[in-house]
Amino acid sequence: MRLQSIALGVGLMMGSLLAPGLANAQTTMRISISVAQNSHQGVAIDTFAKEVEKRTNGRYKIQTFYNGALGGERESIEAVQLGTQELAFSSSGPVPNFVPETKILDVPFLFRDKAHARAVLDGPIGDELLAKFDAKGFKALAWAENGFRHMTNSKRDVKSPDDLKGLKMRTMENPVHIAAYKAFGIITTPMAFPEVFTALQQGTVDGQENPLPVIISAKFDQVQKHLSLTGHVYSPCIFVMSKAAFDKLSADDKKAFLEAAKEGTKANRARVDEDDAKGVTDLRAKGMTVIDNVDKSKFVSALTNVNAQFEKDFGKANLDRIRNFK
Ligand code: EAX
Repeated sequence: MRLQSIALGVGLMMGSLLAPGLANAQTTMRISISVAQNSHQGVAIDTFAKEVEKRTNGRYKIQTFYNGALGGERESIEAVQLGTQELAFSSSGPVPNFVPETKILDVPFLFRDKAHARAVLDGPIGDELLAKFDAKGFKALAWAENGFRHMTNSKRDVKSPDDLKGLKMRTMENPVHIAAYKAFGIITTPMAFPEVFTALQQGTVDGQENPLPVIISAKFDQVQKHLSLTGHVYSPCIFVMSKAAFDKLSADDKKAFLEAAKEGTKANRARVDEDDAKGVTDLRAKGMTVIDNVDKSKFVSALTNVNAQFEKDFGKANLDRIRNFK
């Protein structure tokens, strides 16, 4: 009896000691990227991690993983959907496999420039697309970016689509890209990003396409000689979170995560601008031949048929809404 009440007393004491401890407990979550830390994506997730910790007074800690350490982009999005990984930052590449409505953003020559793309993503169209993730087990926190994609290869200078005929190029696992690049005459080889450097080095593929920030951070200049500033498609990125993990947050913490992602996007875009500004000079200095006077109208014409198909698939009105967004 006596022992029992002592045990009870100790139990209660421990409970009251533990309670404030629990309130201060730290929850650790993971976020990953497929490229290096020293990049426009690294700065995005590092800023996000710092801002979440700051805005939640350290109650949430975000562990950051780089270089596909937790898998490629598709795998990381899959893990977030399953809830085995809380967060991922990814290009839009594999996203249509999970949220088909996002496909429209990957249509070539849809955006005039970065300012246009950023305005669309930050406005009602971007918000509507973010909301589409909810039904698929995600909370999409914010759009960010890779930038405009350009082509590199080990064989020849590419000035017009004729130069692409028969080139074997790695593409993202994105159906819109694959359809368009086939129309350019490229032999498309979809592949996860962490495998690309080796594939280029070993000649499994002749080329690849990515924005300057990715080409630089992945050191593709070491395995590719020719760069053409085709700017053929804008490449969005996104912060995605497991919906279950997001729903568990308090209202204030939800706000903190959303704001932290916005800060991540700001840092990300600033770094893309920086890399775009100095990228060509850097890559020339590293030995790449850079074609900076590509005739874009030829690339646009090569897509006439495939664009007709995109208009059928996505609706001309929806494409025009993006094209004409101010
Ligand atoms: O997100 O797979 C790709 O080419 C992406 O652009 C790259 O992983 C950066």
